[in-house]
Amino acid sequence: MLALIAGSCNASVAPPVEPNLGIVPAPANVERLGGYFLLNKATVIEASGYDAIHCATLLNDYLGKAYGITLQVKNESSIPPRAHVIRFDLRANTSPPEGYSLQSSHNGVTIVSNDGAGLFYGLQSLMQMTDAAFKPPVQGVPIQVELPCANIQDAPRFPYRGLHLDCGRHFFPVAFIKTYLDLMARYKLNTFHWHLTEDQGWRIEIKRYPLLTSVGSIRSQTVTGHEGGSNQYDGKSYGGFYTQDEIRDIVEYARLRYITVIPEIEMPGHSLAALTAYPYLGCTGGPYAVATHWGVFPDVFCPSGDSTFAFLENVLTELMQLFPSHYIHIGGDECPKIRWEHDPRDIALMKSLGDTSADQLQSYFIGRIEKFLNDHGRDIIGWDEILEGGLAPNATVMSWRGEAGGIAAVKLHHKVIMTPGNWLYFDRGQGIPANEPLNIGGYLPLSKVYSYDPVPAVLPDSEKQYILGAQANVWSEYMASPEKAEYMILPRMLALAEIDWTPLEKKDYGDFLARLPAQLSWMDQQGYFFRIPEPLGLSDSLTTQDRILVKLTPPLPGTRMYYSLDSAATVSSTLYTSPVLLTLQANRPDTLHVVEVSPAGNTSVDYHAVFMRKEVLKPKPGARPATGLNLKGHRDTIRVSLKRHRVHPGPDGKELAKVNSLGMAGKIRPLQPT
Ligand code: TNX
Repeated sequence: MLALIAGSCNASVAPPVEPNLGIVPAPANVERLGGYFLLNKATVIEASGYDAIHCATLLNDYLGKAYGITLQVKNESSIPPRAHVIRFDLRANTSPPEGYSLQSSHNGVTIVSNDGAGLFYGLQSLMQMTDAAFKPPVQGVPIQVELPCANIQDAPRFPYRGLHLDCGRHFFPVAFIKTYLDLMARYKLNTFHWHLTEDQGWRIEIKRYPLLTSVGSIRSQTVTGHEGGSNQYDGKSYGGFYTQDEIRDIVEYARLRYITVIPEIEMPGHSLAALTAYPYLGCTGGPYAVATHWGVFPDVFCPSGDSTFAFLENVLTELMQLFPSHYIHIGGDECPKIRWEHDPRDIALMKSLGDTSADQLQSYFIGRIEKFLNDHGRDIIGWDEILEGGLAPNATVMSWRGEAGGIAAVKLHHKVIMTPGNWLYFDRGQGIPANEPLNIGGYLPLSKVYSYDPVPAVLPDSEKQYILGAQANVWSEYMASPEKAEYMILPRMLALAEIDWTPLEKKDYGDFLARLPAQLSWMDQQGYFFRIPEPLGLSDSLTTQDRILVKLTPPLPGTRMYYSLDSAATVSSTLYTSPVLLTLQANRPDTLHVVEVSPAGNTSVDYHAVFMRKEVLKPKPGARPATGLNLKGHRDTIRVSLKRHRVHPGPDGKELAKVNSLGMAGKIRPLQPT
C-alpha cells in the first residue's frame, strides 16, 4: 500500500502522522499532504547566491554525517531535466522577517524566504523532518529517506529569541560555546547573551588593561557544595578567559548560524574581579580579591571617580570592535549602594546632581554609559534594576525579578525582553530537589517552562509590541562543566524555543511531548548530556487497593529502566521488562526507584515514586463527599506531605486522591475511578 501512494502528493489521503512532522519549535502552519519525497544520493541541491549556497553546504555537512552522502550543488540553469531537487530560493517579499515556506512534493523540496535567516530556518526544519523520517539502512539497499509531502508556512512569534550563558562563575571553553550555538541554531534561537564579567572572574581580553585577565580572570579557590552550606573550599586556583581572536571566531561562528552575540560587561555591581585588577576603580581603593564563592558583594565600581568612566569607555570601545551587535548589555543588577553612601566623593557627587537617593546615582551611572554607547551607534540592555532611580532614555530592559519590571518598562514605552526567574532560570532544578544534581534551588520542570507566555495578560494590545521576546538564563554557579550545562539546558531549551517561535494559539504541551522523544534520541546520538525525563507512569499514588500494577514507559525509545523497591536503583538493579506488581501494606508507603540508561549510555538520576494503601474511613453521615484532597483556592503548585494529609474517600466510597511526592512540589489531581 505504501508503495502505491509513495510518490504522489494529495491532500485527501493524508496519513495520520504527527501534525508538526516532528519539528521543534512547532511551525506556524503545517499542511500534511499524502505521499513522500525520496531523498537519495541522486537528489540535487539547487542554490545560487551567498545565503542559498551556505544552506546547501550545511545540508551536505548534515547528510554526510548522518547518511554518508553528499549531494551535487547546482544553479537553476544546470539542473538536469527530471532531477529531484532540494531548492533554496532567496526571493524578495516572500515571507515575514526570518520566515520561510517549505514545500515538499514527490519531486523535490523547495524552501523560499526573503532573507538568509529564513532560508536557514527552513533548512533546520528540513533536517529535523529528515531525522524524524530516518529508518536504519538495510544492507545492500541504497540509502534513501522518505520525507513526507507537506506545505509549511512558518515565521517566528518574536524577533528576540535568547539564551544566555554565564561564563564568569565558570569558564566554558570555545568548543563548548560553539556546541551551544549549534544547539541554539537547531532550535531557531537567534540571540546569544554572553555574560563575560563577574565577581568571580573577568573572561574577556582587553588589550589596554592586561591585568583584567592576568589578575581578574583567576580566583584562588572555589566554594564546594551549595553557597551557605558547609563553606568548604577546594583549595585550587581557577581561571580562564577568551582572547580577542577567540571572540572574533565565536562571533563569526554565530553569524554563520544567524545568531547575534550580545556581550555583557557587568556594571556597577558584580565587578569585584575588575576591582581586584585595578583597585582604583572601587570606592575604598582595596585591596580586593576575586570572589571565591557566590552571592552579591558590596565592592562595586565607584561612580565619582572620572577614572572609572574612562576605564569603562575604553573597555567598551574595544568591546564594540569585537561585537557588531546593535545591543550591548551593561548589567545593572544587584548593585549594593553601601560604599557609595559612605564615600565622601560619591556623597558630593550625589549632592551636585541633586540626587536624594543612591538609586539615582545608579541611574546616573547607567545613563552616562548609555550616552557613550548611543554616541557610538549602540543601544543598551540592562537588568530590571536599571528602572530604579529613573530609566536611561533608550534602554531595553531585561525583566528577571518576575514580570513587574518588564511591565513597568513597557508602560514607559521601552522595549523589554522577558527572562523571569520562575519560568526561565535554567539554573533551577528540573525535578524533585532531593534527586537532582546540585543546583541553585527551586523547581522548574519542563512543563512550567513550556507554560510561559512572554506577553503579560495585563498589557493592552497597543503595548504588546514592546515585548521583543523571551530568553532563558543559565547562571553557572553550580555548573562547573559543559556536561552539567548541557544537563541543565536540555531539554528545557526546546520549550523555550517553542515559547519564542510558535504562535500562542498553536502551542500545545501534549503535542510538544509527542515530538520530544525523537529530539531526545537525536541528542543521545549526538552525544549530548541531556536530562533524561522521568519514566512515564512513575508517579506517587495513594490507593485503597492492596495491589497496584505499575506500568512504566521510557521517555525515549530504546532506554532501559532498572528498578528497586525502597532503596536507590542502580544499573545493577532489576531490568524492567513488564509492569511491576506491588503488594501494599495498609498505611505503609513503598517507594519504587528507577534509573534509566539511554541507548548511547546516558544514565538518569534515581527517580522514585511513593505508593501507599490507605484504609478507607466511612464518611460521617451527612458529611460533604470529598472528591480528592480539598485544595480549592490553593495555588496548584504546593508543598505536600503524605504524612500530613487527611485522606478522604472518593464519591464512590472507594477511590482516594492521588497526591504528589512526599514533601515535593507538585500538582494534585483527583484519581479517575477505575
Ligand atoms: C541573580 S539574574 C543574578 C545572578 C545570579 C542569579 C542566580 C541576575 C541579573 N543576577 O548574578 O547568578 O541570580 O540565579
